[in-house]
Amino acid sequence: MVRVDAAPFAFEFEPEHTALIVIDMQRDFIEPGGFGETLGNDISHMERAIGPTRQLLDLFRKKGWPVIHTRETHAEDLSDCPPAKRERGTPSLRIGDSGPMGRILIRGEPGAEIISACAPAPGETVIDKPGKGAFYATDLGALLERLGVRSLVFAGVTTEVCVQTTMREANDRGYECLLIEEATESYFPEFKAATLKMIRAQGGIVGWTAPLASFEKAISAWTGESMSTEFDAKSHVAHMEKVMGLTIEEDWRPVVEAHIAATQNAAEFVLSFPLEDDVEAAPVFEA
Ligand code: C5J
Repeated sequence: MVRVDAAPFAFEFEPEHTALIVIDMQRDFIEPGGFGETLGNDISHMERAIGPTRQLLDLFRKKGWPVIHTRETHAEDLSDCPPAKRERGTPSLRIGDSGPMGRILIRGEPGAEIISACAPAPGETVIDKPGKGAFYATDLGALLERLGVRSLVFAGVTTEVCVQTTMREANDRGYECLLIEEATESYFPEFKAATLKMIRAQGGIVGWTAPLASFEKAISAWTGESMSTEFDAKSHVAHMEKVMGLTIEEDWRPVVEAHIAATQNAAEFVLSFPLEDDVEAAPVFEA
Protein backbone atom coordinates (compact mmCIF):
# COMPACT_ATOMS: atom_id res chain seq x y z
CA MET A 1 0.00 0.00 0.00
CA VAL A 2 1.32 3.45 -0.92
CA ARG A 3 0.49 6.19 1.58
CA VAL A 4 0.49 9.77 0.28
CA ASP A 5 0.54 12.74 2.63
CA ALA A 6 -2.59 14.41 1.22
CA ALA A 7 -5.55 16.57 2.26
CA PRO A 8 -7.94 16.15 3.97
CA PHE A 9 -6.03 13.05 5.19
CA ALA A 10 -3.63 10.41 3.86
CA PHE A 11 -4.51 8.93 0.47
CA GLU A 12 -3.73 5.21 0.40
CA PHE A 13 -3.63 3.15 -2.79
CA GLU A 14 -2.55 -0.21 -4.10
CA PRO A 15 -0.37 0.37 -7.17
CA GLU A 16 -1.76 -2.69 -8.96
CA HIS A 17 -5.24 -1.16 -8.80
CA THR A 18 -4.34 2.41 -9.73
CA ALA A 19 -4.23 4.43 -12.97
CA LEU A 20 -3.19 7.95 -13.92
CA ILE A 21 -5.78 9.98 -15.85
CA VAL A 22 -4.44 13.01 -17.68
CA ILE A 23 -7.32 15.25 -18.70
CA ASP A 24 -7.34 17.25 -21.96
CA MET A 25 -3.72 18.47 -22.16
CA GLN A 26 -4.63 19.57 -25.69
CA ARG A 27 -3.25 22.34 -27.87
CA ASP A 28 -6.80 23.74 -28.12
CA PHE A 29 -6.79 24.50 -24.38
CA ILE A 30 -3.13 25.39 -23.88
CA GLU A 31 -1.80 27.10 -27.02
CA PRO A 32 -2.69 30.43 -28.67
CA GLY A 33 -5.55 30.25 -31.19
CA GLY A 34 -7.29 27.27 -29.58
CA PHE A 35 -10.73 26.85 -28.02
CA GLY A 36 -9.61 28.21 -24.64
CA GLU A 37 -8.37 31.44 -26.14
CA THR A 38 -11.34 31.88 -28.52
CA LEU A 39 -13.54 31.92 -25.42
CA GLY A 40 -11.58 34.96 -24.20
CA ASN A 41 -9.48 33.18 -21.56
CA ASP A 42 -5.94 34.01 -20.48
CA ILE A 43 -4.13 30.85 -21.54
CA SER A 44 -0.82 31.83 -19.90
CA HIS A 45 -1.87 30.05 -16.68
CA MET A 46 -1.92 26.67 -18.44
CA GLU A 47 1.83 26.45 -18.83
CA ARG A 48 2.39 25.85 -15.10
CA ALA A 49 0.71 22.42 -15.29
CA ILE A 50 2.89 21.07 -18.11
CA GLY A 51 6.11 20.23 -16.23
CA PRO A 52 4.42 18.57 -13.21
CA THR A 53 2.10 16.56 -15.48
CA ARG A 54 5.11 15.34 -17.44
CA GLN A 55 6.83 14.35 -14.16
CA LEU A 56 3.77 12.31 -13.17
CA LEU A 57 3.67 10.66 -16.58
CA ASP A 58 7.35 9.73 -16.31
CA LEU A 59 6.76 8.28 -12.85
CA PHE A 60 3.82 6.08 -13.92
CA ARG A 61 5.63 4.99 -17.09
CA LYS A 62 8.74 3.99 -15.12
CA LYS A 63 6.59 1.83 -12.86
CA GLY A 64 4.61 0.32 -15.76
CA TRP A 65 1.33 1.50 -14.21
CA PRO A 66 -1.61 2.36 -16.50
CA VAL A 67 -1.81 5.81 -18.05
CA ILE A 68 -4.99 7.08 -19.68
CA HIS A 69 -5.21 10.36 -21.58
CA THR A 70 -8.43 12.14 -22.49
CA ARG A 71 -9.20 14.68 -25.20
CA GLU A 72 -12.32 16.81 -25.44
CA THR A 73 -13.20 16.38 -29.11
CA HIS A 74 -16.14 16.14 -31.48
CA ALA A 75 -16.91 14.30 -34.69
CA GLU A 76 -16.34 16.14 -37.98
CA ASP A 77 -20.11 16.42 -38.55
CA LEU A 78 -20.65 17.63 -34.95
CA SER A 79 -23.22 14.87 -34.43
CA ASP A 80 -21.91 14.40 -30.88
CA CYS A 81 -21.94 18.12 -30.06
CA PRO A 82 -25.15 19.37 -28.47
CA PRO A 83 -26.21 22.63 -30.18
CA ALA A 84 -26.42 24.16 -26.70
CA LYS A 85 -22.68 23.55 -26.25
CA ARG A 86 -21.74 24.98 -29.66
CA GLU A 87 -24.01 28.00 -29.40
CA ARG A 88 -23.22 28.97 -25.80
CA GLY A 89 -21.72 32.46 -25.33
CA THR A 90 -20.07 34.68 -27.92
CA PRO A 91 -16.70 33.08 -28.68
CA SER A 92 -14.64 34.47 -31.56
CA LEU A 93 -14.65 30.95 -33.02
CA ARG A 94 -17.14 28.18 -32.21
CA ILE A 95 -16.51 24.42 -31.95
CA GLY A 96 -16.07 23.17 -35.55
CA ASP A 97 -15.00 26.55 -36.97
CA SER A 98 -11.62 26.82 -38.68
CA GLY A 99 -8.90 28.38 -36.52
CA PRO A 100 -5.11 28.62 -36.70
CA MET A 101 -4.77 24.97 -35.55
CA GLY A 102 -7.51 23.53 -37.75
CA ARG A 103 -11.18 23.12 -36.85
CA ILE A 104 -11.75 23.89 -33.17
CA LEU A 105 -12.02 20.72 -30.98
CA ILE A 106 -12.58 18.42 -33.96
CA ARG A 107 -11.06 14.93 -33.75
CA GLY A 108 -7.97 14.57 -35.92
CA GLU A 109 -7.30 18.33 -36.23
CA PRO A 110 -3.90 19.62 -35.00
CA GLY A 111 -5.47 21.70 -32.22
CA ALA A 112 -7.25 18.68 -30.76
CA GLU A 113 -3.95 16.82 -30.28
CA ILE A 114 -2.24 16.52 -26.91
CA ILE A 115 0.72 18.91 -26.50
CA SER A 116 4.05 17.28 -27.31
CA ALA A 117 5.42 17.44 -23.72
CA CYS A 118 2.56 15.21 -22.52
CA ALA A 119 2.00 13.18 -25.72
CA PRO A 120 0.77 9.62 -25.18
CA ALA A 121 3.49 6.97 -25.28
CA PRO A 122 2.93 3.91 -27.48
CA GLY A 123 0.31 1.68 -25.90
CA GLU A 124 -1.24 4.33 -23.66
CA THR A 125 -4.99 4.72 -24.02
CA VAL A 126 -6.48 7.93 -25.38
CA ILE A 127 -10.16 8.53 -24.71
CA ASP A 128 -11.96 11.00 -26.98
CA LYS A 129 -14.84 12.48 -25.03
CA PRO A 130 -17.59 14.76 -26.28
CA GLY A 131 -18.45 15.98 -22.78
CA LYS A 132 -16.64 17.64 -19.93
CA GLY A 133 -16.70 14.39 -17.92
CA ALA A 134 -14.62 11.49 -19.28
CA PHE A 135 -17.18 8.80 -18.38
CA TYR A 136 -20.04 10.29 -20.43
CA ALA A 137 -20.39 8.58 -23.85
CA THR A 138 -17.01 6.80 -23.63
CA ASP A 139 -15.79 3.34 -22.65
CA LEU A 140 -13.63 4.67 -19.77
CA GLY A 141 -15.73 2.86 -17.14
CA ALA A 142 -15.37 -0.47 -18.95
CA LEU A 143 -11.62 0.05 -19.37
CA LEU A 144 -11.08 0.74 -15.68
CA GLU A 145 -13.11 -2.30 -14.76
CA ARG A 146 -11.07 -4.42 -17.13
CA LEU A 147 -7.83 -3.14 -15.60
CA GLY A 148 -9.09 -3.79 -12.07
CA VAL A 149 -8.56 -0.13 -11.19
CA ARG A 150 -9.97 1.21 -7.92
CA SER A 151 -7.91 4.37 -7.38
CA LEU A 152 -7.32 7.20 -9.82
CA VAL A 153 -4.62 9.85 -9.81
CA PHE A 154 -5.63 12.97 -11.74
CA ALA A 155 -3.76 15.64 -13.70
CA GLY A 156 -4.76 17.99 -16.52
CA VAL A 157 -6.85 20.99 -17.44
CA THR A 158 -8.99 22.75 -16.61
CA THR A 159 -9.29 22.18 -12.88
CA GLU A 160 -12.87 23.33 -12.33
CA VAL A 161 -14.31 22.06 -15.63
CA CYS A 162 -13.16 18.75 -17.14
CA VAL A 163 -10.90 17.65 -14.27
CA GLN A 164 -13.48 18.29 -11.58
CA THR A 165 -16.37 16.89 -13.65
CA THR A 166 -14.46 13.66 -14.29
CA MET A 167 -13.41 13.37 -10.64
CA ARG A 168 -17.03 13.74 -9.57
CA GLU A 169 -18.15 11.13 -12.10
CA ALA A 170 -15.42 8.78 -10.85
CA ASN A 171 -16.28 9.44 -7.21
CA ASP A 172 -19.94 8.58 -7.87
CA ARG A 173 -18.78 5.31 -9.44
CA GLY A 174 -16.81 4.37 -6.33
CA TYR A 175 -13.25 5.29 -7.33
CA GLU A 176 -10.86 6.87 -4.82
CA CYS A 177 -9.55 10.01 -6.53
CA LEU A 178 -6.40 12.02 -5.89
CA LEU A 179 -5.69 15.28 -7.72
CA ILE A 180 -2.04 16.37 -7.92
CA GLU A 181 -2.11 20.07 -7.14
CA GLU A 182 0.64 21.41 -9.44
CA ALA A 183 -0.39 19.13 -12.32
CA THR A 184 -3.66 20.94 -12.94
CA GLU A 185 -4.51 24.50 -13.94
CA SER A 186 -7.39 26.81 -14.64
CA TYR A 187 -7.65 30.01 -16.66
CA PHE A 188 -8.81 31.49 -13.35
CA PRO A 189 -6.40 30.93 -10.41
CA GLU A 190 -9.22 31.60 -7.94
CA PHE A 191 -11.32 28.82 -9.51
CA LYS A 192 -8.43 26.37 -9.18
CA ALA A 193 -7.99 27.27 -5.51
CA ALA A 194 -11.74 26.95 -4.87
CA THR A 195 -11.93 23.61 -6.69
CA LEU A 196 -9.10 22.10 -4.65
CA LYS A 197 -10.95 23.21 -1.50
CA MET A 198 -14.28 21.83 -2.75
CA ILE A 199 -12.79 18.45 -3.59
CA ARG A 200 -11.35 17.86 -0.13
CA ALA A 201 -14.08 19.62 1.91
CA GLN A 202 -16.43 17.65 4.16
CA GLY A 203 -13.91 14.87 4.74
CA GLY A 204 -13.00 14.49 1.06
CA ILE A 205 -16.46 14.65 -0.44
CA VAL A 206 -15.02 14.29 -3.96
CA GLY A 207 -11.55 13.02 -3.10
CA TRP A 208 -8.06 14.12 -2.09
CA THR A 209 -5.46 16.64 -3.24
CA ALA A 210 -1.69 16.46 -2.70
CA PRO A 211 1.44 18.27 -3.86
CA LEU A 212 3.52 16.40 -6.43
CA ALA A 213 6.43 16.18 -3.96
CA SER A 214 4.24 14.26 -1.48
CA PHE A 215 3.21 11.82 -4.19
CA GLU A 216 6.82 11.29 -5.30
CA LYS A 217 7.97 10.85 -1.70
CA ALA A 218 5.28 8.23 -1.10
CA ILE A 219 6.30 6.28 -4.20
CA SER A 220 9.97 6.39 -3.20
CA ALA A 221 9.14 5.16 0.30
CA TRP A 222 7.00 2.35 -1.11
CA THR A 223 9.64 1.40 -3.70
CA GLY A 224 12.26 1.26 -0.95
CA GLU A 225 10.06 -1.11 1.02
CA SER A 226 8.95 -3.32 -1.87
CA MET A 227 10.98 -6.41 -2.63
CA SER A 228 12.15 -5.38 -6.09
CA THR A 229 12.47 -2.08 -7.89
CA GLU A 230 12.97 -3.92 -11.18
CA PHE A 231 10.09 -4.15 -13.60
CA ASP A 232 8.77 -7.67 -12.97
CA ALA A 233 7.04 -9.02 -16.09
CA LYS A 234 6.05 -12.32 -14.42
CA SER A 235 4.10 -10.64 -11.64
CA HIS A 236 2.49 -8.26 -14.14
CA VAL A 237 1.31 -11.26 -16.20
CA ALA A 238 -0.07 -12.98 -13.09
CA HIS A 239 -1.92 -9.79 -12.13
CA MET A 240 -3.26 -9.42 -15.67
CA GLU A 241 -4.67 -12.96 -15.59
CA LYS A 242 -6.40 -12.20 -12.29
CA VAL A 243 -7.84 -8.91 -13.54
CA MET A 244 -9.05 -10.35 -16.83
CA GLY A 245 -10.20 -13.66 -15.37
CA LEU A 246 -8.24 -15.67 -17.92
CA THR A 247 -5.46 -18.22 -17.95
CA ILE A 248 -2.63 -17.79 -20.42
CA GLU A 249 -1.62 -21.16 -21.86
CA GLU A 250 1.88 -22.37 -20.96
CA ASP A 251 3.05 -22.16 -24.63
CA TRP A 252 2.02 -18.52 -24.79
CA ARG A 253 3.28 -17.44 -21.38
CA PRO A 254 6.92 -16.72 -22.45
CA VAL A 255 5.67 -14.75 -25.47
CA VAL A 256 3.35 -12.60 -23.34
CA GLU A 257 6.02 -12.11 -20.66
CA ALA A 258 8.61 -11.12 -23.27
CA HIS A 259 6.19 -8.63 -24.84
CA ILE A 260 5.36 -7.07 -21.48
CA ALA A 261 9.02 -6.99 -20.43
CA ALA A 262 9.94 -5.26 -23.72
CA THR A 263 7.20 -2.63 -23.50
CA GLN A 264 7.35 -2.41 -19.66
CA ASN A 265 3.62 -1.89 -19.89
CA ALA A 266 1.16 -4.61 -18.90
CA ALA A 267 -1.72 -2.17 -19.19
CA GLU A 268 -1.11 -1.81 -22.91
CA PHE A 269 -1.51 -5.58 -23.32
CA VAL A 270 -4.74 -5.67 -21.31
CA LEU A 271 -6.15 -2.75 -23.24
CA SER A 272 -5.34 -4.33 -26.61
CA PHE A 273 -8.19 -6.79 -26.06
CA PRO A 274 -11.45 -5.68 -27.73
CA LEU A 275 -14.15 -4.34 -25.46
CA GLU A 276 -17.74 -5.42 -25.44
CA ASP A 277 -20.45 -2.94 -26.42
CA ASP A 278 -20.55 -1.16 -23.09
CA VAL A 279 -20.00 2.42 -24.15
CA GLU A 280 -22.47 4.75 -22.44
CA ALA A 281 -25.05 5.68 -25.06
CA ALA A 282 -24.43 9.08 -26.66
CA PRO A 283 -27.26 11.01 -28.27
CA VAL A 284 -26.79 12.17 -31.86
CA PHE A 285 -27.39 15.83 -32.58
CA GLU A 286 -28.38 17.35 -35.92
CA ALA A 287 -25.61 19.72 -37.13
C1 C5J B 1 -13.21 23.25 -20.95
C2 C5J B 1 -11.84 21.40 -20.20
N1 C5J B 1 -12.78 24.09 -20.01
N2 C5J B 1 -11.03 20.46 -20.66
N3 C5J B 1 -12.68 22.01 -21.09
O1 C5J B 1 -14.06 23.61 -21.74
O2 C5J B 1 -11.79 21.75 -19.04
